[in-house]
Order: sequence, then C-alpha cells, then structure tokens
Amino acid sequence: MLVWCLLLLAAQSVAGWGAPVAARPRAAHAVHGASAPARAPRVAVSMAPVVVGKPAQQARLYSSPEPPKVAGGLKVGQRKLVVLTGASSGLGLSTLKALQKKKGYFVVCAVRDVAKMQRVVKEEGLDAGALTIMKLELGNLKSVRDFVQNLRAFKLTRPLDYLICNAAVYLPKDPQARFTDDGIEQSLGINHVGHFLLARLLIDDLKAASDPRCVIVGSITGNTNTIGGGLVYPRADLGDLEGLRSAAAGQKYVEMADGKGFFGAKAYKDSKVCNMMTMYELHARYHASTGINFASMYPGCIADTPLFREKRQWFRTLFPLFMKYVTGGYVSEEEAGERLAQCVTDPACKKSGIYWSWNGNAQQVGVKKNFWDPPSGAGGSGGEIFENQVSDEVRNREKSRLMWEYTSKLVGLQ
Ligand code: NDP
Ligand code: PMR
Repeated sequence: MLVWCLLLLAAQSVAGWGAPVAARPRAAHAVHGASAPARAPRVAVSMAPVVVGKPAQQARLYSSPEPPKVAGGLKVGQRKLVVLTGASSGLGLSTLKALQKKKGYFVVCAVRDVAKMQRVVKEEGLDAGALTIMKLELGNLKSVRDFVQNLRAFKLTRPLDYLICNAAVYLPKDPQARFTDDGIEQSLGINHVGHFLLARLLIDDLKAASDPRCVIVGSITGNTNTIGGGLVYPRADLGDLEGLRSAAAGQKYVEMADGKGFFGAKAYKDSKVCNMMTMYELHARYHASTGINFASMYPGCIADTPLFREKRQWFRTLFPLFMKYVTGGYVSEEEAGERLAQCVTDPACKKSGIYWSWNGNAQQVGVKKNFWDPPSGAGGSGGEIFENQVSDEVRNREKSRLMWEYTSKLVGLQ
C-alpha cells in the first residue's frame, strides 16, 4: 500500500497531478467554456474556445428547437419516466443500460451533446424506443429552464417518476478557472448550480408520481471522514461560502465556493459537498410535503471512466490498478450503473435523506477482517448497499442553509 501511494504521489508531484500539458486542446469539456475577462492569466496557456456574445445570445444555441419526437411508437405512459443527466458517458451510460435491462423505464437522456448521444445509442445497440434525447447544458441556466419546458411539453400524460442528477466535470489541472455561460466556475456551475436549478424546477413534476425519487450523485472524495476524502490533498472545504455569497450578490467569475483562488481538484470535491448538501436540504424542505424521496450515493471508484479524461495516460493506467489492488475501492462501470439504477428501482431504497454506499467485497458494515481489506464504504465490487455517514461539513445545517440561500439567489429562485 505504502509503495503504491508513494509511487502515485511521487509521479503526481513530478508530473503535475497527472494532468496533460496545458496546451492540449480541450475538446468535449471546453466547447461551452468562457474564460474570465479582465483577469491576467496566471499561466500563459491557450484556453478553451471562448463563446462570444452575451449569455442570452449564447443560450439560444443550447435550447432544443422543439420537443423531441418519441421513437418507435412507444407508449411512454406504461413505463416509469426517468430523467438522467450525463447519460452519454461513464456512470450515466451504464445506468441507462441497467435501466434498459430491467425494462419498464423510459429514460430522458439529458445531455449536452445530442449528436454524441445519438451515436452512443447506435454504437451500444440501445433500445431507442425506451429513451429520448433532450439537450441540457448544465453550464447554462437558460438551457436548464428550456430543458424543463421541453420535458413538460413532451411528457404530457404522466408525471416524472425519477430524477437522477449524475453529470459532472473534473478539471484537476487547469491552471486557471473556466467558467460557465453564466460566469460560474465550471465544476461548481455544472456539477452543483445547474443541477440545483434542475432539481428545484422539477419538484412539482415529481410530486405527482406514485413513488417519486430524486438521486444526486455524491462522492467519497467530498467527505473528509474517509481516507479518499480526508487524507488525500486537497480536502473539500466550503469555508464560509464567501465565493458563493459573492456570486449570489451578482459578482461574476468567482473562482471557488470558498472565495479563494482557483484549485481544480478542490473545486470538484467542493461541488460534491454541495451536491450532497443539496440532497439533505431538499429532504428537509420538501420530503414531508411532497412525498419525494431524496437521496445521494457514492457508486464506488469507477477509475476508468472519461471523468479522468484530462489526466495523463500513465495515471489513467495506474489509477484503476491502485484502486483495484490497493484500496479495494474499484468498481466497474457496469456494477456502478446497477448501483445507481438500484437507487430508483429498489423498493428498499424508497427512503429519504440517505447517502447510499456499498461495502466492497461483501464486507460487513464497519468490520475489517484484515488490514488489507478495503475500509468500510470504500465501494469495491460485490458489496451490499448500506446507509453511509457523510462528513461533518456535509451535515452542517447552518452551512447548508447558507448554501441553499446563496445558490437559490444565484439561480433566481427564493
Ligand atoms: P464521465 O465524464 O464519464 O461522465 C460525465 C457526464 O456528464 C458525461 O455524460 C458528460 O457529457 C456530462 N456532462 C459534462 N458536462 C456537462 C454539462 N455542462 N452539461 C450537461 N452534461 C454534462 O464521468 P463519470 O461517469 O465518472 O461521472 C458521473 C458521476 O459520478 C459524476 O457525478 C461524478 O462526480 C460521480 N462519481 C464518479 C466517480 C468515478 O470514480 N468516476 C466516483 C464517484 C462519483 P459528455 O458525454 O458530453 O462528456
Ligand atoms: Mg483516491 C480507500 C481509499 C480510497 C478511496 C476509496 C478513493 C477513492 N481514494 C482512496 C485513497 C487514495 N487516493 C490514496 C491513498 C491516494 C494517494 C496515492 C489517492 C489518490 C487519488 C488521486 C490522485 N485519489 C483520487 C485521485 C484523483 O484524482 C481522484 C479525485 O480525487 O477526483 C476528485 C481520486 C479518487 N479517489 C477515490 C475516488 C472515488 C476518486 C475519484 C473521483 C471522485 O470522487 O469522483
């Protein structure tokens, strides 16, 4: 274990946390990114293509022109209706596959790149009659609102049963922040703010269903009460939420939720804290009055998804091995997809205010048989689902109340 850690850490520090050279073109992620104006770059790099025009003009690019057609004469009304963000890759795609295997679900694939999703449907041989594709750019609040309008125009005959907030970006080695169209740092803006608005707007649509559920994907690395989140630098920490407060007050191009300078790996972890906090706030504010079950989950370390697309090749080769053979926290995309699907399909998950995890290798909760066994909740394969504990920060009601207040203001809600 020690040798592995040293190897990974040494290589990280030599090669800049496994990130590729800064000038590498950032294809998929960067298309919608705008770099900060009037701010001297800390490092001279070629940034993502800048989207020109005022946010309102940009937003039009992201709206579906009309509600999508249902393929194959499918009767949506007979199936449970699921909205799944980020269905085009990694965990989202494997969740989509798991839902298709289980039958009885119609999935609205809420994706930023419709053409990519169309390709994926073809290449993976998915049942096109049990899904539809709708544009959702989480880095553009207008696009989130348009998505909700399109969904309402589309579903017509049945309420929304399940909302799965899964999409995310991880930008660990960007030398400076990239921003959403609304001027919010992308990890915070896409992973948290976009999903926050989406979940809030869809509460009315969910509450009419018979067993409504909303799952927001969290992570162990946002929880400082774990090895992955507590020992591995940087630790998640929202501080006094000064950044989010300023953004809510109208300041553009805030780099971090805590108000400090941009730090990509931390921005991701902070965004996961916000995701989990949002779930607890939604539970506290809406569960009793609407019957919606809110949950978050940690799927295990799916160490080979495109989430790590910005890392160097050596990291992408070593990291899954490290997670498989050292921490025991590795889980395959397929199994992780089963887990996320389980959160909405399993009657045992009909509970609210829960952060679900799986004990790797069928290990009993809290019991470590040998020192090399994965720690409880590390997430490795073959384990049982259990209700996990989040960190003190995630459970901090005063902080999460502020997070709620600032984010609501930022997205234009009370
Ligand atoms: P991927 O990069 O494979 O998938 C991320 C998805 O989010 C993609 O479909 C991507 O679209 C989509 N997305 C990115 N930006 C936007 C945007 N602006 N608007 C709409 N959609 C967007 O990563 P994973 O599957 O690994 O991650 C999925 C979830 O799992 C995330 O919430 C992550 O935090 C969480 N997670 C992952 C772990 C892991 O080990 N991989 C561990 C713990 C949690 P596109 O296909 O166009 O790129
Ligand atoms: Mg981490 C049981 C220990 C454990 C678990 C479950 C994870 C999960 N990690 C663990 C331990 C360690 N990691 C140790 C000891 C190290 C030092 C060598 C280490 C390093 C490390 C790096 C460099 N781990 C990482 C990275 C990343 O870039 C990933 C990250 O932080 O993304 C934010 C990551 C992850 N480790 C995890 C998980 C699940 C990740 C992936 C991302 C995520 O949380 O979504």
